[in-house]
Amino acid sequence: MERKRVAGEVMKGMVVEVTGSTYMVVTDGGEEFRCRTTPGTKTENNFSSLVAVGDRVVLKETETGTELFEAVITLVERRRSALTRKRDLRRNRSKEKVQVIAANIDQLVVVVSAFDPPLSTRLIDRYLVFAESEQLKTVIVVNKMDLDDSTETRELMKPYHALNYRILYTSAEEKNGMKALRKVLAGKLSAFSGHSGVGKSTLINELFGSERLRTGETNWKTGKGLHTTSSSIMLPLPRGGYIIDTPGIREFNLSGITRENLRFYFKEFLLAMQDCAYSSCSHTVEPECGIRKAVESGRIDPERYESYLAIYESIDRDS
Ligand SMILES: Nc1nc2c(ncn2[C@@H]2O[C@H](COP(=O)(O)OP(=O)(O)OP(=O)(O)O)[C@@H](O)[C@H]2O)c(=O)[nH]1
Ligand SMILES: [Mg+2]
Ligand SMILES: [Zn+2]
Repeated sequence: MERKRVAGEVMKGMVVEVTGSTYMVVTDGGEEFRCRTTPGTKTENNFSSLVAVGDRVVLKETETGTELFEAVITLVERRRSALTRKRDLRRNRSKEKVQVIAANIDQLVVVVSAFDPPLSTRLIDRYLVFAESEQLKTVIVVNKMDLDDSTETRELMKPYHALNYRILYTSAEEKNGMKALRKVLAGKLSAFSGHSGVGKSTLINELFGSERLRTGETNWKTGKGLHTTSSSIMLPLPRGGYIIDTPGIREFNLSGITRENLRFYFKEFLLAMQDCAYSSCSHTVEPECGIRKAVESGRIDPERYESYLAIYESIDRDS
């Protein structure tokens, strides 16, 4: 259904794809526009990336037929959240140190697998620390459950259930747990992340089901689809909501996490910390440490504490 285009019309929408300096925007009315910015484009953010996928923008339609772009972005609205990564300054001449991968993300979906590659709670903890530091909601998806014929995986996940993290068990291969996953994603902007080989692409393909081909052909006018390697495309889910495939944790901007604030991102530490003799206790070697006592008495999971120590050690002393 083609609406008659009206030059100068002002609309609101969301950026669903960024390719160089071309922005695809889906308006609240459901139409797609190929947009550009102008030197007059205003922003309510003080981030260096002017426009990122997930941004809410105001756009103004241009004269039809006169140029490649169908609208210009006049305003980028304030972001509720920003998932960022560090730029490789050696390869990029831009002065911007941090690049926004996606704006206004509702939740981080951390995908791990039961086996092949084996479940790593160290890795889960890294993601959780990152998500807590960014105040992002998290969903942990444990995929390849068809490879687990014991209770081993669920045993390993017990501490996360106790901490009230949202956990879904799936098998993309056997199409198990997909209904619950769809429900968690419906109507939200979700960023998928996880180690290579855990099954992210397989899960995403499965989510699109019969819509997959349509998505593969893609509506976005650049002609890119589901199998794009671009990290800056939001895929519209058949039942509302969007997902974005993001880089792995190593590429996220972890500069906000320091040895000093790490303790606040293990949520079960907060109470036990009050029993530390020193207010600046690092919970590594100090006597009278509330955290270590809680580990000894079983109130804090020893594996979680080991993760704390490992991340603590991996953070530069001076950062
Ligand atoms: N047994 C089993 N294998 C699966 C499942 N999901 C995916 N796989 C297989 O695992 C392998 C990796 O899956 P991908 O979907 O490519 O993994 P990915 O997370 O997208 O990996 P990257 O793109 O490298 O980050 C493929 O051979 C899949 O067929 C599952 O639920 N069970
Ligand atoms: Mg993949
Ligand atoms: Zn302590």
